[in-house]
Amino acid sequence: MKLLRAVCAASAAAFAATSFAADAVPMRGVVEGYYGRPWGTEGRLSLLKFMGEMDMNVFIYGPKDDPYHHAKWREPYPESEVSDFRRLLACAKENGVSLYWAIHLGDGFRQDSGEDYKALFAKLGLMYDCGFRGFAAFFDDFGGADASAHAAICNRILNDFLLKKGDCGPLIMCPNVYWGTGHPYQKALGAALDPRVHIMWTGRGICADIRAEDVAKITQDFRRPPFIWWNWPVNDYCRSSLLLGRAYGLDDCRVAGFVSNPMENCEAGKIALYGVAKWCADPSGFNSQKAWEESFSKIYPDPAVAKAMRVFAEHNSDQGPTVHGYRREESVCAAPLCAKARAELDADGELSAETVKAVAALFREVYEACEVLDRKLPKGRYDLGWEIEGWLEDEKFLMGQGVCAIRLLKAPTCAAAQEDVDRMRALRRAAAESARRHREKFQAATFDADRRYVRPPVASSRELRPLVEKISVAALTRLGRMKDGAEKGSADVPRAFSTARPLEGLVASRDGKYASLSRVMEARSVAAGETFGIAVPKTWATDYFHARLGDEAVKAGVIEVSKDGGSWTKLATDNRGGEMQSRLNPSDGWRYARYRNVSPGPVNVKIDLFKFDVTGGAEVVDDLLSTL
Ligand code: LOG
Repeated sequence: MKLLRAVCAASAAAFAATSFAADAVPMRGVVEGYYGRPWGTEGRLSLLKFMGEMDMNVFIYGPKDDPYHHAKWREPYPESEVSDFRRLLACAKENGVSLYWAIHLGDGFRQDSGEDYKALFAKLGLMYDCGFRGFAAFFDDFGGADASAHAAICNRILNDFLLKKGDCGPLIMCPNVYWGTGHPYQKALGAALDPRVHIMWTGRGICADIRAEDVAKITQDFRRPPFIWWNWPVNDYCRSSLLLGRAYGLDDCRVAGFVSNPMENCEAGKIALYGVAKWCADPSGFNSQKAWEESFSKIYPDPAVAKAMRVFAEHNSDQGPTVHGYRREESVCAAPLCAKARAELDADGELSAETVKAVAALFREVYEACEVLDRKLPKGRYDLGWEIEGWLEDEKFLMGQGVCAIRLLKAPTCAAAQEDVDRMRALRRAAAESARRHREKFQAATFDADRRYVRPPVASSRELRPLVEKISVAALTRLGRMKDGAEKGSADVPRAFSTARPLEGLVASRDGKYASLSRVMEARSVAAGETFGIAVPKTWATDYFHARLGDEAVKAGVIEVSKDGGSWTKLATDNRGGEMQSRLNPSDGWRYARYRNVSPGPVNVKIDLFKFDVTGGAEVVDDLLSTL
């Protein structure tokens, strides 16, 4: 902790030398607007100081799982949280940042109710008394896209609260349809909302690049330039990944404001925020690669840490496949080597001496970078080392496995081979144990509502991990110890399917005994008769089905199961509290489960949970290793 603070102090001088052009983007900064583990006061203080150094001037507080922001918005914060806010407000002031407090009203607000308005103004009044002078109203991630209601609420907040107080910043609102262009809701909102209110917008998609042509279109719909809520590097929809890459995909365009929604890993998010700050300072002259390269020495003044983070970040930046389909480059400098190694393995199951040397050097470089970080970074509760320790460990195990696999591929004798097999096995066991510790640690540090969504860390999923797996399979195959048909195991993964267009791109994955659809946090419309679901491989048995899709979805639909994906049987589910579940008999062989909207109209569905409990099967390499 102390070391990191000292490191931060030493970096102040470096930051002072950085100069920025004046206000290209008038309001710029951060929205703490993700689902999941809150940064806590220490994290926020650290970020506010960083923002001051980077000339960022807005911080919008709106963590999705903070009950007093959303479900309990009518209730006052407990006293301890009020005093934490006071500390934040003082620090924000010192650093030239306006600290906004956001309320997430959703569909529970009754427009025609004097009581609801009274409660709203009372809560805003309490936050004002606490010291806030910036306010935001969020309407995202609910089914009801009622533009006139949302405009009316915001117009009243403006006229009956902010203007009466007279000393508050402009109102910022996040609409219900906050992505894409040309939607009737967006046009109606643009027309009805007071022109002084800023409207947030995430781009063409929920997670998307910000393109000038789209900004021009939404500016027309909203009748004002949008206030960008950039969903990068947020990782609440891909919590196994760290997004440490460069900020790119931002056009030079006119916006009212720009805030980044960062990762729950607060300190690790600074690499991305450095790039965002640079873009905000000069959108036309922004050099993404340069900003990323220089961020390391600016954020981590210890040159050994900066160098190691540069290596680690290079290989940890992609989200992997998700329902949003938003991807980032990863392992760019190693990609040609990885492609060469893959091609050699595909050709004859071997690696050339030259490739072995280069790949081993790559694995070693990444391993050593993690060693440096593990040794040098303090691991107190709000430190970078605490946040990323799970990924550092996972990366070290992966690189260790890679080195063993290369040796195994070249093992001269069976005895030598056995030694490497044993090592690989031990590394995989240790990785699983480390993932378990990570999960417990993060579960203990998050909101009640979020605990079940914590995921294990997965390092380097785009290039390095698939390469390690491929070398492992090749090496084990060479030993001739494969189980019958295990090679087909590469297709041994669950699959998602959907006939509902808004749910195209759904992803399924296996985590221990669960095969699940990925979580979809915002409401998606499923038309009458449409379906979506999950399929698991033949080699797996299912013994439980469980979905949590919300009350509306439970009323409108049914769960159906199938053995072959062709003929379907309605599952008698126990339905309670928005959930649908049923025990399954493994010998029945149900491998498909789908939700079907059997109501006459469309239904809004959020996929909080959709899973089979499964037995059998395993990851390819585990499967192979178990044969040895
Ligand atoms: C949420 C946001 C979440 C993000 C990425 C907005 C306006 N709302 O799908 O809280 O962090 O996407 O998962 C969102 O982006 N919903």
